[in-house]
Amino acid sequence: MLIQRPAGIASSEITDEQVYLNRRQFIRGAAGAAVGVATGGFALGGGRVAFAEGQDAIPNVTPGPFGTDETLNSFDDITSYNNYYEFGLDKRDPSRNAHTLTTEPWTIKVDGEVAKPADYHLEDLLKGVTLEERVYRLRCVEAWSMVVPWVGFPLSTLIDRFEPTGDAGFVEFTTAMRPSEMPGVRRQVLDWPYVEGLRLDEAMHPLTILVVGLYGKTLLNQNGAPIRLMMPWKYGFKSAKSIVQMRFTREQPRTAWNTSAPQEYGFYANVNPTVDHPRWSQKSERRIGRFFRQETLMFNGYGDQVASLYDGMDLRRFY
Ligand SMILES: Nc1nc2c(c(=O)[nH]1)N[C@H]1C(S)=C(S)[C@@H](COP(=O)(O)O)O[C@H]1N2
Ligand SMILES: [Mo]
Repeated sequence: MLIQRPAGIASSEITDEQVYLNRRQFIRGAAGAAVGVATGGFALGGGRVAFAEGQDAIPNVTPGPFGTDETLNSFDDITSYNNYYEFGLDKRDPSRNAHTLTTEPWTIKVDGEVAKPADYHLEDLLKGVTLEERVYRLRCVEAWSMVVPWVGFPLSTLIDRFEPTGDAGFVEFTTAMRPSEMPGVRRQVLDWPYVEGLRLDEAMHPLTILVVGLYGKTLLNQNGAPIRLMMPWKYGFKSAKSIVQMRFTREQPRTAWNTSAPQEYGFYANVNPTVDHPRWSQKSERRIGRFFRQETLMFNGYGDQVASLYDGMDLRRFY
């Protein structure tokens, strides 16, 4: 127990040392008797990708569904070409600056229309969770793309535990905002903190995952450590990084990009090659590491899984 706590920090936000130490043990020990690093399930074996400072191997990751056999982007591409505006606007800024983010301890506040609101320690949320490798395409609204072997688990497994009430229609995700650790938030580029949202059925969809790693290792800060979203059929900005709060709401939440530029960034933001961004075409994309542009697919190629979520909606209006 902490005897004194710094002013302005709720005791619920403080993790005692025991839990702090357990985080690493959990991630290492996930499903028990883990030996060594990657098994055949990994896209790349442990020895082939160098470990960066602060990374741990995640053992016993099971291959997940919905994979693709497209060529993976390299670990280097995925961890050095990033959007994380809290650390700067240049693609290289997050990999240069994000080491200052403290990710242990980490608490997620769950509130709103749920039977089990609380400040949850991340390690408690991860207990008993089966981590999967999900190889997904990532399509940024800026018309570049990558293929990433994420490690994560369906968001629905957590939502079930929180027991949303019948009035919960949406989930709002708030991400960390720490001026002392994030040089980018000192500038009013967005109305910080970065907030994103999903309709509850989108959040419950089996493709929607919470990500804690990639290439078989815990996330680096530039990719949204310690936990971030990934919805592969939506533009990348929906996949909020470093989540600190999930609020279940009746009304569609305000989101950071939609609020700052509603003509450019929709709430749904499903990948749609027939709806151009006001300033550029969305018909094609530049796969990082490839020379020729390639066609962008409706729902980023995940239409078989997700199109029915939008039955009856005008996808040009609700883009
Ligand atoms: N908190 C936060 N989350 C964020 C962003 C951001 O600036 N801040 N950028 C988004 C955008 S535009 C994209 S394309 C993806 C990029 O994820 P990656 O850097 O892991 O590829 O993160 C998204 N999540
Ligand atoms: Mo993006």
